[in-house]
Amino acid sequence: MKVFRDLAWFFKQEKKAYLSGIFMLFLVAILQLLPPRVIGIVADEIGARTLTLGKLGLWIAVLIVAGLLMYVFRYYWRIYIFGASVKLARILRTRLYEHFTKMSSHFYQRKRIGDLMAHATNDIQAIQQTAGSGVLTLVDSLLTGGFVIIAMATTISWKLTLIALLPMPIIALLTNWYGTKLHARFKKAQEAFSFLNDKTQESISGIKVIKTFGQEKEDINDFKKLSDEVVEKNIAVAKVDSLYDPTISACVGISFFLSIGFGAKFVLDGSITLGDLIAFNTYLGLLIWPMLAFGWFFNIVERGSASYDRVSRLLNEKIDIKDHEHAIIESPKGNIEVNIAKFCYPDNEKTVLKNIKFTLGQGKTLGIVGKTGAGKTSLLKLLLREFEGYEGEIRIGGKEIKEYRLNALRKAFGYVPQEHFLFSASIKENIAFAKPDASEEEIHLAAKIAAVHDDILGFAEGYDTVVGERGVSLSGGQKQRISIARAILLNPEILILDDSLSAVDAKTEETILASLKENRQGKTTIITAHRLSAIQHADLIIVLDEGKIAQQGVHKTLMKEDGWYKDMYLHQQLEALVEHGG
Ligand code: TTP
Ligand code: MG
Repeated sequence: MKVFRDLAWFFKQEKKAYLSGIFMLFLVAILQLLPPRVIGIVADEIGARTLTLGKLGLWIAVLIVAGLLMYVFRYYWRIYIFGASVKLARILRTRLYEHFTKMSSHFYQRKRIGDLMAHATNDIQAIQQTAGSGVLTLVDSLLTGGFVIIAMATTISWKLTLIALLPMPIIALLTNWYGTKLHARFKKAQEAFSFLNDKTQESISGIKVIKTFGQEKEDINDFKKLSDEVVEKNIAVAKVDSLYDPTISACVGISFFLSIGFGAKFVLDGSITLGDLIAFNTYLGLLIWPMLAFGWFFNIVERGSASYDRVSRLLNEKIDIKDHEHAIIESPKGNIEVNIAKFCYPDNEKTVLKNIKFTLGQGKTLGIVGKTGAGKTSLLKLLLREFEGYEGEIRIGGKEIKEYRLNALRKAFGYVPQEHFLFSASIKENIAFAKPDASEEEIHLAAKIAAVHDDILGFAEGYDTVVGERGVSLSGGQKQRISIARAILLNPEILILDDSLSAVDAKTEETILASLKENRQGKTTIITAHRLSAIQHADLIIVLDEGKIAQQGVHKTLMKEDGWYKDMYLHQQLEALVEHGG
C-alpha cells in the first residue's frame, strides 16, 4: 500500500477525475444490488401465485433501466480512472526523460541502455496500472463487496450472512501472505526483464559485428538463457499468483455450501422465504468478483510498487554536473587556459591526465596529438565539462568553466566526437540538429566547408535522404563529414574535432582544413589527430604521452626537437611518398 502513499501527490492532482470515477463506481455498486432482489421478489410472487403480467413487465422494466444506467456509469468510470492513470504515465515518463538528459557521461558509463529502457517502458506501465486498475480493483471490491454484504445482512438475514462469510478470514490471511511473496518475486521478474532488454538492445545494435564474426548461434544461446530466466521468474510469480483464484473459488464454494445448508433450514422454519434464499445466493455470486478483484489488486499493486521503487531510485540519482547558484548566463569567449594537475575517471584509479598546462589565445588553432590512449579525448571531455573531478582549473575568458551555466558553456562549443552519431532522420535534419531553424543556404554552406556537399547531391534524394539508424547507408567518411557539418553550422566560438578527419583521404582533409581557416577567422579550433598533416599549421601543438605533455610548440620548432613529433612526421611523410608510388 506504500505505493499509494507515494502516489498521493498524483491522486491529489487528479482529484476531480478520481472522485468522479469513484462516484460512478459507487452508483454501479448500488445498482448491482437490484437484479438479485428483483429475482427474489419475482420468485416469491411465483411461489405465491400472485405474479401478474403487469407486475412482471414492471420488474423487467426496472432491470432494463438498471442495466442501461450501469452501462453508462461503467463507461464513465473507465474514462475517468483509466484516463487519469494515463496522465501519470506521461508525467513519470517525462520526468525520467528529463532526468536522463541531465545525467552526465559517467551515469551512462555505469548504466545499461536496455535497463534504462525497461524503466521507461515496463516499470512506468506497471505504475500506471496501479493508478488505474489498482484503484479500480480496490474501490470496486470494497464498494461492491461492502454493499452486497450489507444488502444480504439487512434485507435478508444477518445470521445467514455471518454464516456464509465464515471463510472470509482465511482469504484475508492468505492474501496477506501472497502479497509479501509476490513483491519479492516481481522484483526479480522485473530485473530479469531489464537484463533481457539490455541484451536485445545491444545485440540488435551490434548485429553486423555478430554476423561478421559468425556468432549468431552463441548470441541466440545467450539470448535464450536470458529469455528463459524471464520466463522462469515470471512463472515463479504466476505460481503464487495462481494460488489466489482457486483459493477464492474454494472459499466461495464453502460459502455457497453453508448458505444453501443453513438457508434451507431458515426457509423451512419460516424465518426467510424461498425468494430470499434465491436472492441471497445470487448476492453470494456477486461477491466472487470483488474477491477476485481484491486478488488482482494485490498483484497489480505489488508489481507497481516494485516498479515505483526502481523508478524512484533512478530519479533520485544525483545529477553530478549541474549549474552553480549564480552561474554566468553568457557563453564563454576568450583565451582558454588549462591547468590540470591530475585527472582520473570516476571509479578508476588510473591517472589519465597529469600536469597539463597551456594557454590558447582566442581565435587560435590547437592541435593535440599523441599515441592512442594518450588522453586526447579525455582532455577534450574536461574542456566540455563532461567530467569535473580533476585537480586544477580550466578557464575560458578568465573564468573557470564551472562558473558558467552548463548550457551557456556548451553553446560555445561545436563538438565532433570521435564516435560520431547520426540520427534516423534526413541528412538536412542531421546537419541542422542543433539549429533546427537554419536556412537551406546555411546548411549547404556547412556541408560545403565539411566537403560533403557534393556527396550529398549525389544521393537520389539529396539533403532529404534519410539515413538509417546510425546512418547505415552512408560510408564512414560521409558520416564523419556530416557530423563535422553539424558542428560547423553552429559557427561556434570553439570548434572541436576529435579525430574527425580520420576517415577522409589526405586531399579531402586539406580541403576541409583550408575552408575552415577561411570561414572561421577569429574563432578557436581544437583538432586532435593521428595524421600530423591535420594539425601541422596549428598555432599551438601539444604532444601528449601517457597523459602528460611530452612536447609543445609549433610545427617548425617541434621539427627541430628530437622526439615523437619529428619521428612521427618523417615517418608519415615517408608513408605518403610510398603510397603515391614515390
Ligand atoms: P583517451 O583520452 O580516449 O585517449 P586518446 O583520445 O588519446 O586515444 P585515441 O587516440 O585512441 O582516441 O583515453 C585515455 C585513457 O583514459 C585510456 O586509458 C582510456 C581511459 N578512458 C576512460 O577510462 N574512460 C573514458 O571515458 C575515456 C574516453 C577514456
Ligand atoms: Mg580519442
